[in-house]
Amino acid sequence: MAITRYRYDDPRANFPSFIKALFALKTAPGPGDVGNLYDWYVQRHSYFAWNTHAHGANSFLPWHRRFLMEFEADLRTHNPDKSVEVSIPYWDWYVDPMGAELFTVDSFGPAVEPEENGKGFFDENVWPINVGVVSGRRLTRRLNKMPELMKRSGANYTRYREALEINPHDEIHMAFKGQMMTAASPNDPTFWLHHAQLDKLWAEWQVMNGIDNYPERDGDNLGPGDIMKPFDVEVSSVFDIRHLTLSQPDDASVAYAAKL
Ligand SMILES: [Cu+2]
Repeated sequence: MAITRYRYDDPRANFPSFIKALFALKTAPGPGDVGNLYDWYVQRHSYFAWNTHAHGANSFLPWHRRFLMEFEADLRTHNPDKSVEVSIPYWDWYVDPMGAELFTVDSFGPAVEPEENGKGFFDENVWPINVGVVSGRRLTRRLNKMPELMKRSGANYTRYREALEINPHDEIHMAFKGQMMTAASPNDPTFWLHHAQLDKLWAEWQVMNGIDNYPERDGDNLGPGDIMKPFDVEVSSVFDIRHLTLSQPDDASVAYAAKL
């Protein structure tokens, strides 16, 4: 299974089909006591946010790579447009910091004006917030100003990961406020586009600095051979996005296409 991810405004991203697939997950039955499959992902992220080294540790990037892969596999399984391939689009906030064609009333809904949140695709009648409810069931964003985003480089993985996680990753989550700044951040589908961009940056960094450029275990930082919870795969299993093992015997590869 070869998956290509595109910029959200690239026609090849099949953005309308991606949206339909999101809604298919939001109505598909979820495991356990979770109402639907989409919310199961929200709950998983929320639950495992701070007790599995998913954040604030070196496995931040591998953990989210695996999380996106599993979510994307479910998107593809439940995609109602069987003739169209869907993948997680990315939002390149370096070149498109305000998501000009994303945060509109005809798409994800505005990011800036609180009173208009909930307009766009994710009206609370069709996209209620069920996990990590703080105040109300409506998706909210208050992105008053996009932070100044740092470009990250350097061949030392630990320093690169730390810097990338703080700014741009954390800074963008915080700037959105609303659900995006909570552990239940996947409630806002912006999460997937944000993390696809981060994963793309890591993939590009790996090409320059080594696919296996990842430090050994150190305290709370998992090493390449350690098991990532809740996925039960080794950290190193996601190093090479061209050769990923999703579930035996189905191998997957992920590629990022540049904008046409
Ligand atoms: Cu996260």
